[in-house]
Amino acid sequence: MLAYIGLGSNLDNPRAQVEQAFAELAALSGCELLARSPLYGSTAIGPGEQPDYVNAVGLLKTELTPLALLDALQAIEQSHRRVRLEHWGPRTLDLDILLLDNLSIDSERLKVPHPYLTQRSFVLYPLADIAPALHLPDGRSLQEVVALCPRDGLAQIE
Ligand code: A4P
Ligand code: MG
Repeated sequence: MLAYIGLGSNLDNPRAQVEQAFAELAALSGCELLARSPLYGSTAIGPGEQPDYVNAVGLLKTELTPLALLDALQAIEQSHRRVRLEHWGPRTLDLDILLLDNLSIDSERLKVPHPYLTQRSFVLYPLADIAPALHLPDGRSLQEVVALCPRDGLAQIE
């Protein structure tokens, strides 16, 4: 199965958090990291004043089931959270499953495609960097969806 993973961080050296997370994804058993996008800086979407995010997207080839993959990603998030708890800060790493092959999943723990996939420039642009010819399970091309989504302050940082 091919899995596109969205990575995001806006605390505790976000760039290092995302780099570390890529290394942890690459080291997951039953998984191979086939591609990673450049890192992007993005304006935080959400309540209150927040620092900018660093976002990126990775492509994993995995033998895990969808829920086992979610478990593995949450374990990685948890390990970053542990560092955060020592500093009494909020969470530092978000790993989202964006797409799994051409599957549509709508269960309590897992929704694929990720519900906000098509609205978020910080997901769509890095996704298009590594998968320009991709089509979504609903048949739309990624390029078509990207064209409808303004960059909104998104900027490549490397
Ligand atoms: N879950 C369901 N579907 C999925 C999926 N496809 N991938 C469930 C991952 N998890 C999925 O997630 C809450 C629950 O979603 C999980 O337990 C899982 O069973 P979470 O990551 O613990 O909570 P969250 O991140 O606070 O909520 P949510 O709804 O996942 O938020 P998002 O959509 O991840 O947004 N602004 C910028 N610029 N860049 C960002 O990366 N990220 C967020 C978080 C907000 N604003 C941002 C960014
Ligand atoms: Mg999330």
